[in-house]
Amino acid sequence: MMKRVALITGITGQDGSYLAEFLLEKGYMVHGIKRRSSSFNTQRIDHLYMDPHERHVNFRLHYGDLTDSMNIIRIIQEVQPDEIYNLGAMSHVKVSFDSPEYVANVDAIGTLRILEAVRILGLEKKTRIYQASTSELYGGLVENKNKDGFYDESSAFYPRSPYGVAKIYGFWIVKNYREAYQLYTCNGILFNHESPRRGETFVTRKITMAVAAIAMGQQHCLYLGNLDALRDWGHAKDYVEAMWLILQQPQPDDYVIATGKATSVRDFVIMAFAEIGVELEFEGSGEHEIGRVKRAIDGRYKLNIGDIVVKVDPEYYRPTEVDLLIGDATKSKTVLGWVPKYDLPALVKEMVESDLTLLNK
Ligand code: NDP
Ligand code: GDR
Repeated sequence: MMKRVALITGITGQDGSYLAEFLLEKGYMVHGIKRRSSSFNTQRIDHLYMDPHERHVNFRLHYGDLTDSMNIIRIIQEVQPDEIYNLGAMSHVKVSFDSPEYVANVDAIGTLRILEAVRILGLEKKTRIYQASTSELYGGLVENKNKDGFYDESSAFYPRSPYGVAKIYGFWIVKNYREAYQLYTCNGILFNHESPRRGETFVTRKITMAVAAIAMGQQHCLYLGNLDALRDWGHAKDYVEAMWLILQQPQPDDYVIATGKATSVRDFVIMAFAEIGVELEFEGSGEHEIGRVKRAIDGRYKLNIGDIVVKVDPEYYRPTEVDLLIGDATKSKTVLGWVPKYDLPALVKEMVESDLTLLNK
């Protein structure tokens, strides 16, 4: 049997690394596109590296960039993929307000470049394409939820950031190429998913890293933006399995992937501190809100009752915020048979433990 061949853009990112592991486990030949960088950017996938001189290689990296059409065409021509997972993106919502043109080029036009490359190379019948769409498309508006108060595949979009607006182009161009040229293209509309490999400037990882550093006496206080924001947080490992399932269906389609539970940033902070035996209490509101140590349960770490360990810094507020995202993944459960294995307490525990281990090293 010929090995199936997958090409992953964004392989050096959180999802790309888990997806590469998942596909290798399934026996795929995995190719990834990595950007040239002045410092190493392959930490998440270094353990997958195989020396081509020493064994049969089923994992290969290619230098490339979603802003470079010729490079994308050349890599796809060389790899002849059965499946492309387009995960590459400037994925930070707040940063997208600072670099709106760049995010449009990578996240919107980058998606078009992949689709056109597949057409130019005549791979329409061979290559299936997964697009990393996002719950940011919904923008957290109350009016566009379904009758049960969740966002699903039929909810209207109202993006609230240059990132969301760029991703909405990606969503629709993927759908349009499916309808116009009969390409097998799918959108996974994924709600937030996290892991110990989450980028350090996303809120969950920022929190778990700070909790570890505060426990070790290396940091005194964690500064955050909007503590009231509510997110539907899952585990990235569960979500990459959904990506694969989406491309295995007889017909291409779009799917919401979510846990169906929303938690505030504040509650995530409380859960993370609880992992080091610290109970927090919050007082004040808005930019004056603070979190203090109420109880240090087992005294493992040197934190005193009353210490202020969380403060709000309005610097982290966004020009337009998405207040609440919560997804209804009924279609994915029914059609794909997708069920997440992790819940939020298990995710928080894994992230805090991993950051404590990292700091101990
Ligand atoms: P990360 O930010 O961890 O990874 C993004 C990846 O894209 C990195 O490998 C990055 O490379 C690469 N990349 C950035 N710019 C370019 C470019 N110009 N050309 C080629 N590659 C580029 O994101 P995640 O793994 O968390 O997310 C994966 C995808 O899923 C993204 O498209 C994101 O927008 C989307 N998404 C994520 C969700 C989440 O909660 N994690 C939810 C919904 C959608 P480098 O390492 O060099 O920076
Ligand atoms: P998000 O993730 O914007 O949902 O996008 P992020 O973790 O950045 O923010 C979540 C919520 O937390 C609030 N917040 C803070 N956020 C950050 N980064 N830093 C802070 O200090 C802070 N304080 C409060 C934010 O305002 C926000 O409401 C992620 C990305 O992975 C996208 O690529 C993806 O599409 C969506 O999830 C679904």
